[in-house]
Amino acid sequence: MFGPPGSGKGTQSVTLAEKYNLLHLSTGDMLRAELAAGTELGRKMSAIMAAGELVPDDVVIAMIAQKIDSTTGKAGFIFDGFPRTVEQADALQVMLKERGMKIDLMLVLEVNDAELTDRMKKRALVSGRADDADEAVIKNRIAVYQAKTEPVIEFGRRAGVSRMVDGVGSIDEIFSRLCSQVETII
Ligand code: B4P
Repeated sequence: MFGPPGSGKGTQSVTLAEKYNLLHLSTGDMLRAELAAGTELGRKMSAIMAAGELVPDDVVIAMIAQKIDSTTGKAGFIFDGFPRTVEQADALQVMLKERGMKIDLMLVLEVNDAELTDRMKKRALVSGRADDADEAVIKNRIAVYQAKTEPVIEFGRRAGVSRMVDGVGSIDEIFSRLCSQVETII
């Protein structure tokens, strides 16, 4: 599941994972869990996340590998917020190849910047997330997405797995757009 910050990746991944018996792997959730548990990793990553920057590639790659290797009984995985750099995408491909797996579909949610900012400011009222509370940080997250993450779409395009999906509308409408794409490959 791919898209800019606040595009609904987390919102939609949870329900898609339930419907298709997939394990939902959100690197953002995993990092926030480290922060909440006050682990050494969490303490190291907290300033980076609060500024809206990306944490180092090796940190997230190790977290994902550990989850893939410890999961059983699922039809597959839904990666939410990963890969976020071309280096992470390269590492993911190697990781999957070594395990006889592949990427079947890359769903790209398209949402304009004004709507993204509006959603994250609304979420700040309930999430307590430092990276949602400050408009300058939101702007930085969108800029980091455009500079470092958007190039990963090309990766999916070359592999023939990317599908652009309109991410504006009600949560249910977007869910059914995403399901129509999933149904084309199962
Ligand atoms: P993430 O947790 O991935 O945060 P996000 O991009 O803000 O979330 P998402 O797009 O999932 O938004 P959501 O569905 O919740 O990352 C946070 C930070 O962690 C990063 O900035 C970075 O520092 C670090 N990080 C994570 N992964 C990394 C990686 N791989 N490499 C390096 N660093 C990494 O939706 C947002 C809001 O919109 C919600 O409030 C939701 O209710 C609302 N919403 C959803 N759909 C809507 C709709 N259709 N209409 C109206 N509102 C909607």
